[in-house]
Amino acid sequence: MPDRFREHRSKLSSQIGSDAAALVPASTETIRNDDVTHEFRQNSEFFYLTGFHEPEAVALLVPGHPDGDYHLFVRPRDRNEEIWNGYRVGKEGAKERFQADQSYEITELDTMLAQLLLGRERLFYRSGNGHDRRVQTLLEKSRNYHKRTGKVLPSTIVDLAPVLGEMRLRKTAAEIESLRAACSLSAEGHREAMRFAHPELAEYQVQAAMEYVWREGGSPRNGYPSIVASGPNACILHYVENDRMIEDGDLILIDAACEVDYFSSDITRTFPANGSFTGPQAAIYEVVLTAQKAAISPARPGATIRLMHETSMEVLTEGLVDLGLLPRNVDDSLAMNHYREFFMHGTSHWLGLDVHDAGSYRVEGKPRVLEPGMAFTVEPGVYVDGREEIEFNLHAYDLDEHLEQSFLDPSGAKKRLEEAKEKADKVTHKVPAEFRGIGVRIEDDILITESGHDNLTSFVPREIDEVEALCTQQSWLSRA
Ligand SMILES: [Mn+2]
Repeated sequence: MPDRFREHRSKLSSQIGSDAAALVPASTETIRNDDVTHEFRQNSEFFYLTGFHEPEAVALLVPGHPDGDYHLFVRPRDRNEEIWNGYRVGKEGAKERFQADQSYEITELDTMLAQLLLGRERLFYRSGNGHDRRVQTLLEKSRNYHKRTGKVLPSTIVDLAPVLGEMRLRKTAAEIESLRAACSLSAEGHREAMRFAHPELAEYQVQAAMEYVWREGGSPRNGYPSIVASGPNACILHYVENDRMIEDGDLILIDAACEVDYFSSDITRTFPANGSFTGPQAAIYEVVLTAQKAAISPARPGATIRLMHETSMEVLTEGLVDLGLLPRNVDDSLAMNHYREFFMHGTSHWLGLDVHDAGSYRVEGKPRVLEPGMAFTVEPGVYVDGREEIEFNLHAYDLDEHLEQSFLDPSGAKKRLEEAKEKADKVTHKVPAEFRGIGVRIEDDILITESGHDNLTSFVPREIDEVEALCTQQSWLSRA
């Protein structure tokens, strides 16, 4: 595995050029309670370039430096610390095991930084990564140093995030192998959850069965906190309490995945606790499934995620109108964004080392054109909460424009939209009782290939009859 990191470093070096350097910090540990820390997981950008797993390190990439491009600052070896808190690689290990050209103890960072950056005009750094003060001090030093000596230290800070984002968007063959492994193992866990779940279990018991499969299969951790949402909890998008008792007749929505080689999958399935969908559950499920399949089908080089979102939005809206959940026809429902009462999130996000992976969705204002090696999710959903009726505003507006304005002026954009809605005519629509409390999301991981796409998570069934069949199979783990 180490080779991929060397490849990433040399690519970044050539991108930033020999008049620049990049400073990339590792994550630090955070307190959970008292003297207990949260489980440590390395910063994805740092890991992408180093493969190094310890906290509090800093990588400095100085292209063309006579002492080598790659300088790694690490925690010192410390017998007492290591007995209590675990092994440290140290300066020697940083070179031997992690291919650093030069290695130092992290305490040497301030001394070495100016020396290593001498003659470099620009420093690539992502602000907010814990070293802002250090970078600020460097800028001040640079100004004075230049005034007194005429020599250059970095005086321009460039955001590293978009540069790495462009790189991370395009997965290499080795990375695709890791992503595939994360997807296959995550899928195994979902399959076991379907077999294992039944009424009168707590949600966290189903979670445990799924995560057991992942740990046993060689994944050290999850890609994000597992969502195991039964019954009405499925309508809470980021529900993570997972402590409700599952009831007969519930749907269970599981959005969860594990990591392999730091790559995360991202899978959602929704299935009946007792093994059979009710009529209304199946009706909503079919709408979501039809939308998901329609959204995935155009995925190929040259297509856009935008196109897939539009497809899922349109197909979902048609289904919602058919089921009597929306007051107007399909065109009005789309123009007035009425579908957002039931589908309030995006259809896709990039997938990789981060579950919501790096990389911009637009290039020069236009939706990014997909290329082989790009990976993303497709995850439409319908969430009908317990409301008996919903008041819809008969007001057409451009959602994209609103979201764009919301970035620049969140309170202003919200206020303008609310005022416009206030003035608009309204229609109160009764939510058919049989659909209340049903939440369904179906999510797969899609890789763009030379000729089209691969669904990396299709091993978890999504057709109703296949889901029901798997739900009735004997669990691997059940004690019953
Ligand atoms: Mn997702």
